[in-house]
Amino acid sequence: MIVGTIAHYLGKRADEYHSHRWTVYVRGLDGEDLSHCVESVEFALHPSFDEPTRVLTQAPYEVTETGWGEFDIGVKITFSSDCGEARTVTTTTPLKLFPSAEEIARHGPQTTKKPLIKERYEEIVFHECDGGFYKRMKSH
Ligand code: SLL
Repeated sequence: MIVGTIAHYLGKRADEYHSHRWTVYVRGLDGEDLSHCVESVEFALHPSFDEPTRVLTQAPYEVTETGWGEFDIGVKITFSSDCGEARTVTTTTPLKLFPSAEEIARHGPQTTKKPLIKERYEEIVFHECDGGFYKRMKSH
């Protein structure tokens, strides 16, 4: 699955506390539907946000916010109850809002039209799936 963030600079619509609109997401590779094996995804935002713990029990597993600062977002994925031993995977994903000096040198300054994407592939291997879970995974 893919875990990442996408951020848009708000340009003229920006104010001191809301310079960017961003989304943190967990999704399947190539848009694959995860809902048959994921029970919930919990995102832990920075405590400066209202209700920083956000729980999604159905796709799309994502949260969109506006803000001004970068921080590490906690991500806890809980799999369906029949998926065996490791029912949860906990990780973090860095929210990236601002291009680095090198990125600016290469692509020019940040604009409202070029979103910043930072994502990575996370491989999840199930060892002890019972029959039902395995069949659901295969049939999708
Ligand atoms: C920093 N360590 O100082 C980070 C903290 C926190 C960002 C960044 C809140 C926006 C809102 C927000 O963007 N917090 O409350 O609407 O850079």
